[in-house]
Order: sequence, then structure tokens, then C-alpha cells
Amino acid sequence: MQHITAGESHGPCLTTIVTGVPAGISLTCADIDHDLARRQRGYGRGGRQSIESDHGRVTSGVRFGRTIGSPIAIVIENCDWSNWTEIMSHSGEKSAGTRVTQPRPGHADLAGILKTGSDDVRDVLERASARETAARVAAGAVAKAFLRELGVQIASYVQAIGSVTMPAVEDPASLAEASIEESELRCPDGPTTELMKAAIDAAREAGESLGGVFVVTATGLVPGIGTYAEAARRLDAQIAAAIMSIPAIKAVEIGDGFALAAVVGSKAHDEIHYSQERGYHRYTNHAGGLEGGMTNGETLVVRAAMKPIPTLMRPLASVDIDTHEAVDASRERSDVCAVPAAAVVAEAELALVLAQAYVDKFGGDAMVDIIAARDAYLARIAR
Ligand code: EPS
Repeated sequence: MQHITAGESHGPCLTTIVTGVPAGISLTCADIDHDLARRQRGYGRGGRQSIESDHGRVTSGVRFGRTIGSPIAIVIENCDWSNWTEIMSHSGEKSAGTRVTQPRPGHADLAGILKTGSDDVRDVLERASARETAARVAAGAVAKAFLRELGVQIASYVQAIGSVTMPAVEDPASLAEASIEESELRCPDGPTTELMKAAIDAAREAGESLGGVFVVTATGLVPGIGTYAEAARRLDAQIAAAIMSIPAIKAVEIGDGFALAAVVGSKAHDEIHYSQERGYHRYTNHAGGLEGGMTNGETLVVRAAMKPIPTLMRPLASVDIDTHEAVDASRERSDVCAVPAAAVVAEAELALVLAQAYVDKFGGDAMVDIIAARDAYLARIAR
């Protein structure tokens, strides 16, 4: 299952096309819109989210609520486009004084204009904007619908905003969904949510922005998805790449991640047990559900760090690209904090990687064949 996105932040719309989607998956616009709405939420978002009310219009690949095996195209209109028709016009001449010439440290701005030869940072920032992640979430909703039919569920929560961190969680899969969805920051711990909100208020007051840490999980996975045999198809490598592709993500851990470097081997690995009822199982999950580039049947746990958004209302030093004089970096309307949104985007990225890995393992262009192959596999490994 591959996807591509197109669209600029203030252009007419975002588009995604998802290919390799098997026939026979139950999929509605409500599935897509549910996740689009979750991506828009979060304390600390900027003014853009009150302009947009994202809706995924499916223009190909679905009939009567089921995929038909053709590519799925989804269009998300940008409501803000009506305010940008001149600056984002496809034709005609650019009006004087509308160029952006003061690149923001931390954004794609400077390297982007250097590599493309543009004299207008807007040519770069429009596509580098995290608005594009709405299209990824729409594509991810297709992958989630596929995985749901196979009993795989994806979830996420926010563990830290800035230096405010929630108490450690033994088993992320045990967290109640409602406690995450009801939090304004996707943080299941109520008191921590309030401290996080206060930190965001203080950052806004100071013209600052804040990053944080989120966790994404997948449950219901069969063991043996992914491979040890080819480097590029190791599932941990693919997941890390997919999560790192989200704007502002600077680090990804699987399972206990960096902490594993500090413990001895006997404390790092998850002992193997077997019973008639449960088959092979573990009592710990330091590996985060992945061993040797494959799922091991335990909960898949991915943790990622998002840096603070580079657009600052109290801007950092920059250099004007016309004059090379020292200036303040440009200010654009932006978010103070978008960690909860990034967590929802990471769910989509994880779903897309897992969906492709399931298709690799069980083949087929029809859901009915994939489920039959999965069932035959489960019966074989239970013997
Ligand atoms: C975003 C839309 C953007 C930004 C933000 C995320 O909209 P606008 O630029 O019109 O305010 O709020 O983009 C960035 C964080 C970024 O670095 O570009 C969205 O829909 O998520």
C-alpha cells in the first residue's frame, strides 16, 4: 500500500492517492473525517484550525462503503485558500512586496531556496508546512481500515510537552482510549494535562513554541510481519523512517529504545514462555514488539520526539536573502504546540507501514484472500 500527497498549505486543496489497496475493505468518509478531526485538535494550535474543518472527499476507489481494488484518491479542500488566491495564484505576475525573504531557523526555508534556486521562501514553506500531514492522515485512514479488518488497532498518546512529563506507563496498550481522546493534549493523565496547558500558555506569552514526546502503539499484530532478511524491509527501519518523515520529528525509539543501552543483556530482553492457551508469549516488552526487524506478537511501541515549531512570534536571528543583512526571521501564523497533532499523523504513518507489511506477508488483492492466508498462517504457527 503506497501513497503520495500533493498540495500546498494555502493552495486550493490537498490530495492523496493510495495504491495497492485490496478490494473488500469497509471504508467510509466518516472513517477519514474522524482522524482528520483528531489531527486538528490540541491545546496550543494556531488560528488556522478555526478556519479549517477538514473533510476527505473520496473521488476514486470506493463504492457503497467498500474498496473496489482501484487506487483511492482523497481530496481535502483548504478553506483558507479563498484568502490566498493572489499570493498562491497559479498564473500571472507576483505582486511586489509579497516575497518572503527572511528564512526561519529550524524550518526548510533556507536549504529549500538554496537547493531550488527560488528567490521566495514561500515557494518552499508552502509545501514544507505541516498542513500537508492532513493528506497523510487521510491516506492512513485507508490503511487503518484495512488493519481493522485484520484485528490490528493503532493508538497514540502524548507523554511530554516541553519539560512536563506524565508518570511512566508500564503498558501503553492498557491506557483507556477515552482518557486520551478527552484530554486537550492527548495525555491520559489529567493533572499532567493541566501542567502541559500551563506550559503552553507560558510559551505563548513569551513568543515561544514547545515540542514534546508522543507514543504510538499497534495491538493485535501477528508475529513475523516484516523481515530479518533484507535490510530495507526490516520493519523497525521502515517504521523509524516513516515517523522521522513527519515534520519536526528529531528522534524515534522502539520499545525501551535509548534506555536499553544502559542495562545488561538479561534486563534488556523479553523471556519467551509457552502455554496451550496463549501459545508463545512474554511477560515484559522491552523490545516494543519488534525483534530482528519483525513483529513478535507483543504490542508495538514507538516513541518520538518533536522539536518546538520553528515559527516564533519572538523571532530568532536570520539573514535577508536579498541583502544578506542581519534581520529577524519571518513570522507566519503558526502553532505554539502541535505535538498531539503529530501523534495522530504518526498513527497514520505507522498504519501505512504495517498495512504494506501485511500485504507483503499475506499477499492478495482481495481482503477475503488476505484474511484466509492470515488464518492459515495462524493455524500453522499454533501447531
Ligand atoms: C498546519 C497548518 C499551518 C500551520 C502549521 C500546521 O497553517 P498556517 O500556516 O496557515 O497557520 O499552522 O504548520 C506548521 C507547523 C509549519 O511548520 O509549517 C496544520 O494544518 O497542521
